[in-house]
Amino acid sequence: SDPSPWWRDAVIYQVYPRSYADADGDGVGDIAGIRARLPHLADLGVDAIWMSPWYPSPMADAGYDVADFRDIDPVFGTLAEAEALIAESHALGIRMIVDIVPNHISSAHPWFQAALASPAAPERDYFWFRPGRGPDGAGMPTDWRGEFGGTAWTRVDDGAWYLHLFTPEQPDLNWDHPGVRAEFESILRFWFDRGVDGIRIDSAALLFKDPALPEVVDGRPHPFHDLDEVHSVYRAWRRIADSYGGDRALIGEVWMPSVERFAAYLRPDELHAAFNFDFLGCAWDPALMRACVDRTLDAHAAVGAPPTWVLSNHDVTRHVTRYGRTDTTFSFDNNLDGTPVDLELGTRRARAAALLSLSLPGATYIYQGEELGLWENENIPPAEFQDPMWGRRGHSRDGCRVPLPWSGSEPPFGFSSATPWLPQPPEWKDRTVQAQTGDPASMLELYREAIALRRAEPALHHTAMTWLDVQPAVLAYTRGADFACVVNMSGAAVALPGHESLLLSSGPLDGDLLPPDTAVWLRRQT
Ligand code: TEU
Repeated sequence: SDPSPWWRDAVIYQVYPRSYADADGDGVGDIAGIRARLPHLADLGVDAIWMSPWYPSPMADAGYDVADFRDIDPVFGTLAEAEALIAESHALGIRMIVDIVPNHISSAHPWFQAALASPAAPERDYFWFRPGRGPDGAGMPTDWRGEFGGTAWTRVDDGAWYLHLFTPEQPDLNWDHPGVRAEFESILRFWFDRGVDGIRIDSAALLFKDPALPEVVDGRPHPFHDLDEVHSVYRAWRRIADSYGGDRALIGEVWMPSVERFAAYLRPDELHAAFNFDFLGCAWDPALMRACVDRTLDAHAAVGAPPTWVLSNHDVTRHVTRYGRTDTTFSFDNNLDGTPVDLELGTRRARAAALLSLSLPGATYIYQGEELGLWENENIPPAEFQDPMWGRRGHSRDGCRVPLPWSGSEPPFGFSSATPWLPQPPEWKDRTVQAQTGDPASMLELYREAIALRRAEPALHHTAMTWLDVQPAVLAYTRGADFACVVNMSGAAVALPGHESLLLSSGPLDGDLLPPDTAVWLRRQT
């Protein structure tokens, strides 16, 4: 009934707990480190934290292999510390979103261990165990390829095969089993009862599989993506969220090529919001970017959901690096093929992108470190890769997961007293929180100022945006009566007559000329 619930236009900061701050000196971030560094998020002015998984896990996929959804992994701390962090965040006016992974669980989870113990165990039905093909059952039940590449089936000692769309340590759950539904509904209540304000739903469009296990054939319904039954799960979850008073949000990780199928998840009786991977995957190109913004606004308006704006996360190449690639077809996948990167250009564009993503209608997501202008560490020796995707697809997501630089002039930059779990580039000495604080030209001060202005500017809340026609390579739009954002994506300076400049991504203005790869927030004087 509140016409403007928080999740519609929040600034949400993704904390990747392994890499935020390490208090206990083991080289891996932890909850004590997050609590100690909570003032950073208060100073930044974010509305909410999205916490990547912090549950007990063998860490085969950096915690996206969950062994117990109702506890905290000892590497991160304890449940009591998590509760204290939720309370301390709330005291600072920062909401908490936890990450729930319903498609699969860890092979160390008691359900899977029980399923392995005997072919007759009732827990087998929680998973997708199937006989193999061929006379001796040695052939995989299907030729499905996993999400990380590689095969999607692993054989157990008694000869049966089980399905895992990700690594073998992440067996897929059978969502046709009522016990699976009941368990996750109970997990949702467990975290809502602990005061969390929202749930990020991992791989939200997977979950169901066609029990006939057909092969993947173009033009036929996909056997494990986006099956209709998935909507009944989120309708049930929405009823649970709503039963907590109406401001608990469900935010889906819905990778979907079709905007219509994507929007089907965002309904008054399903998810509140979903990540905009269309925007994340868009190249620094004015025509593509404008089309993406239009597609996004149309799709969300059709279902009454708030658009979201996402530039980076823990799965993709950091956008300073992506925007700094000038001679390659754009991709958000990590790219270790030695494509040259112009980090100065990438940083300049990332500064402009910050003003874009923070002034479009809807909610904006910040991935930890983007406020520091961190780039992808593309120089991690392969021997140090931790990401299981490396072995399966030849790409590693580790370069965007490197621990944050807080202070000092050399690694570990105040992150830890030990060697960080992934190496930090020595060049990050200029991108620490300490080095940037108080420097008006820094990325950090740009984010702080932009978020503060956004908070204080009525035009940036619950108003539509209207394009202004400047020229095709300039993205310009108004919010409300006199607020405007102009992003110059052309190669030449653009005249900006009659305005008061509120915030410039890279300064100074050359008279009334806005330089290339620069954005400005302004008050129009007409
Ligand atoms: O990612 C879901 C997903 O579909 C990924 O395969 C994504 O396409 C890929 O990472 C892009 O490079 C989620 C999590 O965000 C990811 O970290 C997990 O590894 C994955 O689920 C399995 O839980």
